[in-house]
Amino acid sequence: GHKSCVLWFTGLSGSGKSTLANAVDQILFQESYRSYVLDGDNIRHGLNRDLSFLPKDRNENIRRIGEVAKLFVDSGQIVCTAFISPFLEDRELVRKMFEPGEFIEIYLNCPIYVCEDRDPKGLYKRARKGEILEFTGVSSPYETPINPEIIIDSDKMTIEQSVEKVIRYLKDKKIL
Ligand code: GGZ
Repeated sequence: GHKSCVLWFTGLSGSGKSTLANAVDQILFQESYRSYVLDGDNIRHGLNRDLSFLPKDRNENIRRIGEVAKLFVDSGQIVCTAFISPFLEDRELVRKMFEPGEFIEIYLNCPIYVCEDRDPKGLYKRARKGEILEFTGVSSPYETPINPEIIIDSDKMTIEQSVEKVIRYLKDKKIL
């Protein structure tokens, strides 16, 4: 058995949240833990398809994701969430939905020029041209976490090193 918790990945678009969340999820599966990934693919296109990227809708996006994450934790799973979640207040609101120690904030610290250089979907380029309004890091703020449980310097660490850092934390805290 294991304790259930939320691994809340936060960071800019292109910082590697989804990649790392999925890599951690895969390791947990291999080690027979029950886990699940919530990301843009299964939330923004479904449950939250009515929400935009205006600040008020981002607040609601994160609030709903927090509630869904809570359902997974109540069902005994480890849930990995991969959303920009740019606002401190929203992340603190979600943290308060959980028991102490259950909400693990993982900050993917990556300079914007690295994210922008990767730009796999060409979104930064479009944002710079003014074709996407309110784009995080370009025309909408990202509020850096103040006291995240884990910091991943995703421009300097490999995926393997990053996964290892997360797993080590979970073992140190006796969650695994
Ligand atoms: C930021 C945007 C925007 C704007 C579309 N700002 O790299 P991606 O494409 O795959 O991930 C980004 C995703 C961000 O959705 P989140 O639900 O994580 O955002 S938040 O937590 O702030 O609500 C990006 C794409 O959606 N995208 N427009 N304006 N990212």
